[in-house]
Amino acid sequence: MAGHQRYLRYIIFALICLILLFFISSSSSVPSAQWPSYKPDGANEAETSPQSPKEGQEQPKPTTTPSDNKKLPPATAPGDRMNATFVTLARNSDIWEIAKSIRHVEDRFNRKFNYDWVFLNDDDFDDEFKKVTSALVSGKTKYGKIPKEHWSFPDFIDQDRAAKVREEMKEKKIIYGDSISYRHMCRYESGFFFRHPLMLDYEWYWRVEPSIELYCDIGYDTFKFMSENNKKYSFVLSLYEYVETIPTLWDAVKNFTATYPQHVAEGNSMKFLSDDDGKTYNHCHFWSNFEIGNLNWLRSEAYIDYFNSLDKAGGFFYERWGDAPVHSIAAALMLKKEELHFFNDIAYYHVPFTHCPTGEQYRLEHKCHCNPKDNFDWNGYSCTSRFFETNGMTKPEGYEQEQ
Ligand SMILES: Nc1nc2c(ncn2[C@@H]2O[C@H](COP(=O)(O)OP(=O)(O)OP(=O)(O)O)[C@@H](O)[C@H]2O)c(=O)[nH]1
Ligand SMILES: [Mg+2]
Repeated sequence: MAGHQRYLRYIIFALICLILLFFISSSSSVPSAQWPSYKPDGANEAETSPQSPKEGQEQPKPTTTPSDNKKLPPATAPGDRMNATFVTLARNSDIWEIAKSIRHVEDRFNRKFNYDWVFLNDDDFDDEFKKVTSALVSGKTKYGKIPKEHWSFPDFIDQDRAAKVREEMKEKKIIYGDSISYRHMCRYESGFFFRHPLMLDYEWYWRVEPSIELYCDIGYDTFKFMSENNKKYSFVLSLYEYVETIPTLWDAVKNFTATYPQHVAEGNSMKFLSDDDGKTYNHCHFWSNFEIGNLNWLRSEAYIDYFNSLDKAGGFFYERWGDAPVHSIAAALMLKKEELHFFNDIAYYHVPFTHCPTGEQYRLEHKCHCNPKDNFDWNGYSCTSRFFETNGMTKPEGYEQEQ
């Protein structure tokens, strides 16, 4: 019996040891970090965020960006807006190239002003084009189809003659020389875009093409600038037109000015267009893939008479007149020279030319990312020097180094 009791004591002792061992091993597997740490001041601060600063205590300097405490400017510029819109002529296939352009325009300017954007096409815009562009534009977007009669051969055009010209231009390898659609595009931009029903709501436009770039911040309302300074038409790049595309354009212009002398402005910019007081055209023009301008001027009787007169001459189809010389000649002859504006501060690229503002201080202050060596303004093929001379303007400091 005594032996039996001893065995029972051994078993109970062994059980107690096992239970103790179990508790010791299971408690050491609990991660120590889960237990509240010992705080000598007794405060229960383990529950607050380790980042929250203590009052009166200097905060550690951040070692990564942002490196300074400057606040970002307000997202949207305060104040009223002009009756203005961006306008783009495009095909559905231009979607990703126009997306890039929009991104540049929004980042550098329109995110602060939220102006509308009108898209025009000779076909219906598809859903993808609308979805992507409306997501990128900060203002309202509108999509318009061009009426057939504004994108087709007028009945006074001899189709055989036009076809023969296209063949000849193809042989001569003139750029877009054999293209019908390019001719419709040039004629549409010359005489119709500003009359599209969607454009009738607006007074000012800024034309944007696919694949353009903007290189500097534009911190003010360019439309307001145009209005307050009595400007009607503006440019950033100017150059000489291919002679082969406009052999008889100047004759048609002279025919117009002889028929409608009342539409020619006093104090115009003839000196920009001609070196012999109007006898011949020097082929200088403002590059119209960028334009900020006044739609009411384009819709005026003077401009419509001008367009109709050129259209009847047939050069949009019998030659390959571009909307750039057509707009430029109109602006230079039918506006006072003070109504034209050169936007030195809008840094711009459309293949193959760059306008990068002359003046390092400006470029630094406006976060420009263009290489000043690429600036075309003072190159021999640019007409911008001639514009400065026509207007008695002093060229910006440092222009000699960019020639
Ligand atoms: N809807 C439509 N838009 C066109 C057509 N052809 C050109 N465009 C647009 O008209 C504008 C001028 O055409 P571009 O092809 O850029 O002509 P360009 O600037 O002389 O030549 P690039 O050096 O090719 O840019 C652009 O906004 C084009 O998207 C067309 O057939 N249909
Ligand atoms: Mg283009």
